[in-house]
Amino acid sequence: MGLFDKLKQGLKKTSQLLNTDVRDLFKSEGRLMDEDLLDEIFATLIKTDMGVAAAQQIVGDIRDRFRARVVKSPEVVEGIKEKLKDLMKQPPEPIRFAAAGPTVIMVCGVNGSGKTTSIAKLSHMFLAENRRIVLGAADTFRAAAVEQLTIWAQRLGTEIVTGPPGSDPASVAHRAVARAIEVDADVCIVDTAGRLQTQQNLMQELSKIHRVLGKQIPEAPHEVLLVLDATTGQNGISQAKHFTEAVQCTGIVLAKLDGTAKGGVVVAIRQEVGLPVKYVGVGEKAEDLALFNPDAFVDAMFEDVG
Ligand SMILES: Nc1nc2c(ncn2[C@@H]2O[C@H](COP(=O)(O)OP(=O)(O)O)[C@@H](O)[C@H]2O)c(=O)[nH]1
Ligand SMILES: [Mg+2]
Repeated sequence: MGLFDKLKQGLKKTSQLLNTDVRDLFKSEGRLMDEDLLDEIFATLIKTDMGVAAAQQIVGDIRDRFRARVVKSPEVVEGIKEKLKDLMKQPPEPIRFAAAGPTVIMVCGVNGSGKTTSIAKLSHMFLAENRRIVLGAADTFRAAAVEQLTIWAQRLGTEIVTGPPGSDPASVAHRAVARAIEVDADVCIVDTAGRLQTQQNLMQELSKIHRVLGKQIPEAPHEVLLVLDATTGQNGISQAKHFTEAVQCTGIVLAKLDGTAKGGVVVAIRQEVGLPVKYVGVGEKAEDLALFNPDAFVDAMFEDVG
């Protein structure tokens, strides 16, 4: 499946919601663009979790363009798409690789957000680019977490460094990077235990891992990816703010877009969090990851709408 098809598939719930709701607003002969219609468009947009600010800006734009005219659905949908692309605008932000030596990627987020699965997806992508990978299972909090990453490592054929349950995650991370240097790997990805942005001690543990990695390789970690669960919608915004306070995150991986009709949350993230969305997760398999591109994203979100 091509990338756009994957995205389209992943955003199916969102596009279905938009499709039904937008179509219901218009008659085939068109409808007068008045405040009632604008309110109804606003209500539809809000359902995708894009946030009030974004929905207001889009409706304002539509009002300026079409006020007091009889309009048909396709032209309004085109107007909405254009404004959305504008609101989400960012260049594609793939992983930035180190100039020399292993690129160290630290992955963090709350429990169950999709960290470990996203690591498998990133690994799958790097392997396809012929990069050598070492994984670090620094989620030592639960034995099952180490097992889960180990299974992915076996399936993908990558090396993994683990530690006993309850051991110091920073030490596992340290050993993983040491191993990556030793075998001249291109990428070292460090998994971390899920934590709530409100758990101070655990957030400090995260900064400790960050510090330890920086002592091994001055620029490491080269990327700190925050994995957000798209199905939790607006809650992701507050997570992003807190995680960035504890460790300097470099980008977002938005997982589980396929599980929600609230794909519009990307708009809110782009507007309210000063971090690029790097990748989006659209399924549970290793290949279900797409580089985030606002134009393709909006096109997929409105597939068949109009
Ligand atoms: N549908 C769907 N499920 C996902 C996605 N990413 C992760 N999951 C599932 O979400 C659950 C938690 O994922 P996991 O990677 O273990 O989360 P972690 O606790 O953050 O490491 C698992 O059942 C995954 O299969 C995704 O993009 N789409
Ligand atoms: Mg995990």
